[in-house]
Amino acid sequence: MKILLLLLAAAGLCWGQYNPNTVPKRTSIVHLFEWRWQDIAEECERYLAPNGFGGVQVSPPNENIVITNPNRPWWERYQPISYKICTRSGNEEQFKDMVKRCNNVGVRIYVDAVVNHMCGAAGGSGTHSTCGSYFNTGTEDFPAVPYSGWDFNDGKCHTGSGEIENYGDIYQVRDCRLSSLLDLALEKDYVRSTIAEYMNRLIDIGVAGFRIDAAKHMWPGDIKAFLDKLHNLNTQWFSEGTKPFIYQEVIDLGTEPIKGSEYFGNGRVTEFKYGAKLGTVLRKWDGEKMAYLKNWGEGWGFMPSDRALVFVDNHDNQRGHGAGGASILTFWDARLYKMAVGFMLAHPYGFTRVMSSFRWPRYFQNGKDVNDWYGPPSNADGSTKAVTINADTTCGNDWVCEHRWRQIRNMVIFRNVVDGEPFSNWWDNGSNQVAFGRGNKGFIIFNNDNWNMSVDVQTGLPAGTYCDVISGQKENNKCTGKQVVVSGDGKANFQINTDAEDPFIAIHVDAKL
Ligand code: AAO
Repeated sequence: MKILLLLLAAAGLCWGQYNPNTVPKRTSIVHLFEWRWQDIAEECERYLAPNGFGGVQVSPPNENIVITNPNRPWWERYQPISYKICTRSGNEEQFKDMVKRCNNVGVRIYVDAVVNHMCGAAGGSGTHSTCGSYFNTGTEDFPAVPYSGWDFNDGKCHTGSGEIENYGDIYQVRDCRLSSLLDLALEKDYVRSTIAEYMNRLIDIGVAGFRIDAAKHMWPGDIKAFLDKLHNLNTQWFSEGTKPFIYQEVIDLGTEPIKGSEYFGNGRVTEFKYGAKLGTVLRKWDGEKMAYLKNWGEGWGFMPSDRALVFVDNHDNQRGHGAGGASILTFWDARLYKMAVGFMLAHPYGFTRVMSSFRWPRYFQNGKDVNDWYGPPSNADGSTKAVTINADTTCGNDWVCEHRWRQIRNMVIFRNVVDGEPFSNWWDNGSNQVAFGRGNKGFIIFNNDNWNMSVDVQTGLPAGTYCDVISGQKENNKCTGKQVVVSGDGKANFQINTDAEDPFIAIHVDAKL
């Protein structure tokens, strides 16, 4: 018996990397893409904590190359020069202040860890980096780390170009360069230790976990080797023995030999099928319809729910990078996007991440957005603009702030309210009108058909009058939007016309009059 308990305890400790380390009843995180640390600190205090957001994925905090052609693209931050905390988002002091202030209000910080590679091979030599550290891509010298030629994979890659040429060859994908990015030799203990040292500095500051960038391009065992060197989380905010939350960026749409499941031993994995499929369904492409969402999740061939990190769009596929293609819904398709995010947040599958973007001058030529490189809103000197807040609570300076859209923010709250409740009371009309509940805590209904809907359906909720949290919410014991009356038998009538601003309605027990 004792041995069994010990084994269980040990298992409990080593399995901690799947737990997002959010405070109880905070069930989603938001990616504040390219935000400055000082703006995130304020957002934690003034908006995220009061609205029940669990945490923030921040852009890579370590020093990166400065690219001027094109002019300061967002993707320069995926080309590390050193592990100094020093980027357009801010310096180390500002980073520490953000982590402290966010943690103090129960909002966790997750760092995007770019550790598969350094900058591109054509980066040149000099000090054109965000902290002025010298580097030379010709000799593969990064003295501010330090890394030198021995620390890169060149010898191991067997393609003529040194690049990944074929995603069907698992060796190329792990041992060759991803779009010319200098590929670190992660089998070396020195490289593993250097990466772990960087991540441990962040853990000691108080971060709660990491997104592992380009995880598909590293061997799962190499990732495990540096994760095994990580500290437990800072006990100022986390209980003794807490491991960092790990989610690995592995693009597995089912068409390549590398599978997301190979990485489950290390932590969660991004489920890219989720956004690609949900976009296809809501756009009604390929004969898809919402009625088919009845067995959404594992039933659609997705990974196990407790291993999945899910999202409707991410910083890559919202602008045609990465994978997912044209079906991906983004803020540019606002009406369908809100439905997709609403569906995701209501549905129990996976751990959810909400995207928060900046606007750019999207411009398609031959089906490709030629402005996909545009960096964050910035001043003439290249510095990132502040996130300003308008009187109506939206953001200024071209920050989109999807997480502040009423429908999305209220669904983040919905997910917290229904946390732990089963998927229940599914209803559909065989087409694109569907509904489901979460036990006796919440209910959501969609009309994505092009005809009006009026139906009586079982909600599973206690009798009473509820405020729809999509068209409005409950304020001072009144509904600012639609009202829904649930009768004694749990049934309610829902009407959604095709011209509704948002063709879906959501109610939950915290929005009951
Ligand atoms: C930039 C320039 C490059 C230049 C390089 C170095 O754009 O021209 O060579 O600098 O100077 C970001 C940008 C890149 C940028 C890079 C560095 O997106 O454009 O390069 O920063 O500044 C793959 C990886 C995945 C990666 C994704 C973008 O597997 O890890 O590409 N995402 C992360 C980050 C991302 C970042 C990096 C990694 C690098 O989120 O922001 O790059 O740190 C297939 C594979 C996927 C592969 C895609 C794209 O996908 O499966 O693994 O993603 O191709 O190459 C269908 C298929 C699907 C396929 C897809 C696209 O949907 O089903 O499997 O088509 O073909």
